[in-house]
Amino acid sequence: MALPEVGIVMGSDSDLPVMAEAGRALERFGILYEMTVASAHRHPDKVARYARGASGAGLKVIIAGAGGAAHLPGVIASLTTLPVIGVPVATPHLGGLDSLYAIVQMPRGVPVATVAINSAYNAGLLAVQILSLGNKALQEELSRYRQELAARVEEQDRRLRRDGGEDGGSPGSNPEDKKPLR
Ligand code: C2R
Repeated sequence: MALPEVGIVMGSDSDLPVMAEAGRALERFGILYEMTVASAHRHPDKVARYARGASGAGLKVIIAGAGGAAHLPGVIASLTTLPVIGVPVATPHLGGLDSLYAIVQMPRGVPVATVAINSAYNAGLLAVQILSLGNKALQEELSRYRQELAARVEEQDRRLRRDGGEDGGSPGSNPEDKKPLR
């Protein structure tokens, strides 16, 4: 049985609505992943076990999301040499800037590749790009994905030119435009 190549870790199950997007990106490219709740603050032993065992378990990339005093991605990065992608999860009081700063400001020597606040989908894509380094088929699939993105932009532009203007509503008023580019 094939083993998961990407580990998605989150500080709490309250992060799941955000972190599930990382899984969607991986599924889009047929990458197997596993999901884990572990907290550097609430259960440091579990985080240490997970991070130390990740490489041996066959994982190649770890995506770690947390909110607030978001030390989870950095602590995991300190315990493994696998690439760690951090997802700052938005918080009710500080909007996720707290999470962003906590994750992105790593000391020299222990990097965490940080995506934008709540951008777990991009974290999934970045993981796919890392995995594609030794995988031509995945590289080609990524190229196709980029072509789809470009086609969506062209489609939006065509619609804007067709419907935009005085009687056509404002750009972006079409519900199609609210769909995320995937
Ligand atoms: P609860 O909803 O469980 O109270 O968690 C979680 O990632 C979550 O966004 C609130 C927030 O606390 C975060 N948390 C961390 C860590 N553990 C949990 N930032 C950690 O170890 O970094």
